[in-house]
Amino acid sequence: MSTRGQAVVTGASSGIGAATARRLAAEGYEVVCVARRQERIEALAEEIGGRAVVCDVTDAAAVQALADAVGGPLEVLVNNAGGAFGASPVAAADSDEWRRMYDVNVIGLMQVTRALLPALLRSGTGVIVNVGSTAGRVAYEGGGGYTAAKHGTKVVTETLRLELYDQPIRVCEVAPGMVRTDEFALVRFDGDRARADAVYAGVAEPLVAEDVADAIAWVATRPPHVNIDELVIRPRAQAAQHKVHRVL
Ligand code: 8X3
Repeated sequence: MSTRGQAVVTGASSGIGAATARRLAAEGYEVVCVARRQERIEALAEEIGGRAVVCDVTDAAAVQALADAVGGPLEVLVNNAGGAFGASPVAAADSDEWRRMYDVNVIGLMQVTRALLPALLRSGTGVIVNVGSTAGRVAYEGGGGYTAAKHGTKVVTETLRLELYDQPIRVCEVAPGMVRTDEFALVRFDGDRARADAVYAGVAEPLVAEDVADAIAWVATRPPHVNIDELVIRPRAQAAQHKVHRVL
């Protein structure tokens, strides 16, 4: 039985999203697990006593159906759906990959937020947590399409906070660095396991999804007058984007 009200988590089929759904359920929220992969989110929803809504955040009609299914009021929205596709230098960039990254990391986030804003405002204590990235703070070689999109996530978060400054709603960004999840690097490198594993090679303890879920839950459960604008979280071994302690 939920004591804290509803929470929506997008990209809940794996990684940070799934861990966040579990963690928010443990905190007492009734969690709506949102993703494209029906079987995964249905199993997760059953496990945590929540609900599953199949939705591709880049599809405006599906997002509207999500808002209808959520109804309201809504206490927490975690915009986690996102990802990196490819790591080519600008000189060899694939336009479709860049479009897909902007579509999911920026347009998708905007569409879900726009659709669920009325329900969040209705709760009187709503909080939006956007999952950004340290890639939204720096540039790195081969990262142009992803870093541009994640800078977009950051800036949309800031814009929203300005636009909603007189409303009872908090707008936050949690920006992780190196997190070892089942899919992030594998998706980025199109299933190339060796390239995906190389990202974490020699790093004793990259962050795991539960570390980020912990940060998201902390941000979301601060008192309603406390807005954590942004929270950058990295493993101890990553002092900066390019400064990673590896023992090879
Ligand atoms: C993931 C962080 O370093 O792969 O959002 O860009 S990084």
